[in-house]
Amino acid sequence: MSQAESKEGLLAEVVPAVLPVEDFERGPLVGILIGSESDRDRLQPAIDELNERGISNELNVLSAHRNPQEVAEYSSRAAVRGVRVIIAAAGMSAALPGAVAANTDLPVIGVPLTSSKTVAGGLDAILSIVQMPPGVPVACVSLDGARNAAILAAKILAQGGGYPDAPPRPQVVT
Ligand code: RP5
Repeated sequence: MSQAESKEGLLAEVVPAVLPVEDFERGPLVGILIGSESDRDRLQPAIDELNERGISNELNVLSAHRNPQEVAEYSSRAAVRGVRVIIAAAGMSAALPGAVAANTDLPVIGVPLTSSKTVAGGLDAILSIVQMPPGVPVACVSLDGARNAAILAAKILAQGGGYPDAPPRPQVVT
């Protein structure tokens, strides 16, 4: 496999090895991606939950199949922008969470969505997210489970005191 074909080669192409920090706009703690404008309403509960908890967030519409390069760029730059968790939501074959996870070491929470073209009641999207091959994990919440995705993101952020309202960690008794 040539360097250009390897994962490292692809990432090097997307993000240069030396990153001028000023090239990156500081991001929020949670990045939300949806595969289509038609998904936006279903993610509103996640935005509401994060806002109620005072957790900064942003939402972008990026499709794994319509904007693959932009998905790779967003995902590979997220950590250096300060993003700590990515919520990726999509319907149908729902490749987006996996495509994101392939380009970042940040935890990725997938939200399977019902859509106008859903088959098997949304099982298409559920299986697409759950059945990630070994080595590229994606968490998966319930169908249209945007609020749960936000709560899970908050719990991840709370580990290590990553956000201001993190509850105190229990004391370890020795
Ligand atoms: C997926 O296909 C999207 O996430 C959406 O849920 C579904 C339908 O997309 P549109 O045809 O409405 O753009 O990519």
